[in-house]
Amino acid sequence: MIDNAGLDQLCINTLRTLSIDAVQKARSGHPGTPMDAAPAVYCLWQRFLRYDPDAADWPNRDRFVLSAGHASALLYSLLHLCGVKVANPSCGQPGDLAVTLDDIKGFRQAGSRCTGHPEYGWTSGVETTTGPLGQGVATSVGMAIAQRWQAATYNRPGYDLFDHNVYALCGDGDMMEGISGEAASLAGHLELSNLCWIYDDNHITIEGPTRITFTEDVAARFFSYGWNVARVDDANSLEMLTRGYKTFLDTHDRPTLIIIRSHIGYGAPHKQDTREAHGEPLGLQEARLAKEFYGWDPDAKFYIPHGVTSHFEENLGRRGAAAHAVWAELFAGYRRQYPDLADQIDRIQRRDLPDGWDVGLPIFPPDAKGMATRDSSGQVLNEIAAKIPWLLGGAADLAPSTKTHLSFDFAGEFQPHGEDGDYRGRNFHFGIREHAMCAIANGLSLSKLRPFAASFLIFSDYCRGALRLSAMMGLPTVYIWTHDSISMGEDGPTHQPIEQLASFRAMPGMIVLRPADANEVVEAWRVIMRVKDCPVSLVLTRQAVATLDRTQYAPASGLSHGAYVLADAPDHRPDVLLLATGSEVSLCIAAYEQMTLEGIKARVISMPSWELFESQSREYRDSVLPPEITARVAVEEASAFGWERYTGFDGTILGLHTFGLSAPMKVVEQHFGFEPAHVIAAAREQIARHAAKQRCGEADPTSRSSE
Ligand SMILES: Cc1ncc(C[n+]2csc(CCOP(=O)(O)OP(=O)(O)O)c2C)c(N)n1
Ligand SMILES: [Mg+2]
Repeated sequence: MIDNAGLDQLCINTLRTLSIDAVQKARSGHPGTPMDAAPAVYCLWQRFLRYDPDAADWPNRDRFVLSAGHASALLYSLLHLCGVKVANPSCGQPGDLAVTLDDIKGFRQAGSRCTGHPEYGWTSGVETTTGPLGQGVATSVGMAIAQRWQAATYNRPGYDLFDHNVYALCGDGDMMEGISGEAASLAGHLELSNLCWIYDDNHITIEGPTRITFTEDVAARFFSYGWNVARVDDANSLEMLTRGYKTFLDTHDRPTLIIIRSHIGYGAPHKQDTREAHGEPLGLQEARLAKEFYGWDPDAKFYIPHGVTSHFEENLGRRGAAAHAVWAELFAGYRRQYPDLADQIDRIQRRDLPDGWDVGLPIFPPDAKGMATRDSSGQVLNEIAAKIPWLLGGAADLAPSTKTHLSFDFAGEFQPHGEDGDYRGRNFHFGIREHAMCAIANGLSLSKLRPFAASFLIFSDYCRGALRLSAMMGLPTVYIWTHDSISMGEDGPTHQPIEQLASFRAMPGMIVLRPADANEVVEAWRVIMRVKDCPVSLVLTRQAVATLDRTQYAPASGLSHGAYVLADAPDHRPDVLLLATGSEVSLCIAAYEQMTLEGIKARVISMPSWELFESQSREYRDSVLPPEITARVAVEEASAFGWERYTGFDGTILGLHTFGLSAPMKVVEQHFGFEPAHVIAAAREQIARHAAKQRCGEADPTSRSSE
């Protein structure tokens, strides 16, 4: 009869050997980290994690984030052995095993739930997509913030509905990445005592030992961030690991970093071999030796000894199911006593909105002087946020400039305690930490809250890693980018965005919206709030733009189609199409009015979103951009890159090919030709060129349609 200690060891070694076999069969992946980190993860899941394998989407589950995404085989082995079930139809048949043994055998192969790196929305139990080092830990801060906010907002005496913890396993790479420093600094400031990072301190990365790259005192660094730091000197000691986790649970005023000294590979110092296990399969011979070392039959593959899954069931499984059942009871009582709050919690989980959330949104009167779209957006955001309690967020120290501060009475500031605010606050102060801000927004979004994050468009470059993951995960995070063009003026080329719009448009799964005036801003927010499965970048001006007279021009509701005919030739048979987004729409309208006086037939197309436009029917697209009208001018104060798709190669693109200019707005605009006269000249030239072509009977194959 095997005792509990023996069973623990058997389970740990099963995690290890499954990982070895998965990587070996795939001939790719990282077996070393699963081998050394298996005890830490085992101890956490078996002895502490409150997680019901039958309900991987239970809102109050403890979160486990594998920030060291390259160690994915460890997570898959764990999900399989724990019997975690599919919770979401995007991850398979609900109720089936989230990860089957066949999935593990198909590690890194098409169709398997065991992708190279963990992918949220593809594998139940994967809390967030990881792989780009540093993202997981930063995202975990967002999850911890979400728990604090939900607890402060929804818990009531006797009803601790939200009291879960957030754990993240990370390695040297995560510790080196700047984003983890940003996130840890903020987590320390916010005193997130529900957050625990588990640092697999194995002193090695791909190029070799960390003594060649990473010699700082990590513990001292985290102490200075305001974290508690615990050390586990023997990665294989369940006793020491247990003490480490207890230290975390006993710490109530700060996050905890547990530094676990480990040795990559077998998990035994004397077996360490730099050749072994780093970023590549062990090889047949080494895999056999490892298995012998663990007391395994060296020829057994994907072997799960008797008693292993039941041991997980009796510990993690039983504890999780009981906690979940107690919670369900609690929530039933809560629902009786606080039906409105319970309804909010339900809607949050479904990503639904309160009824009537968009009733009474402002209609902005025509105004030639107009207002900056950042200003109209600030107004609309405040109106909407007042009605959607879980719409929350902030900026990277630029709330006053991005107009993203929620200023209604009950909005509040998110701070640990004291006169500056508390955890109920909906205004977040991310500090000048753009990259972490966006990863944190992802964490909030993964907890089903509706976050927004704001900065200047230019600094979206500092957010790229997290933005890409928002899009990949299909999270409805809202990004608000202001100071959206060279018209921001005096700050010059370092602050003038050029290629950012094109780069967003190149990113799969990101909707970009660059509204032309205050009423398009209202429509943009209507679209944004209905989106459930992808991030949106809302791109706004610093400078005032005219509020168009919608009795004269088409209604702003056309925005929802991505592009619409704003102004047209009287007979709807224009000679030239003017395409523009954002602030350049007014410029085209000015050119259009002048051309109309001169008898030139033009059409102005406001095109706030390429992505929304491309999701329209062919018929609609052709009605906006008739294929036979090939005289086309696109106007956008940004990189010209990509506009050929709508102008054809013979069209004219008034865009930018340099980094802008440090000068007042008017001078910058003149310098680069963003003036009505220049647009008119380009339009005339287009009309003449295409008329000449038509006379010659020459077809232009590149400007056929709006595809
Ligand atoms: C941002 C980023 N840069 C580089 C990589 C490639 N990469 C994958 S694993 C790894 C080494 C990680 O070392 P460490 O975090 O110490 O993990 P260990 O190998 O010790 O498990 C690197 C550089 C990555 N995944 N993400
Ligand atoms: Mg390492």
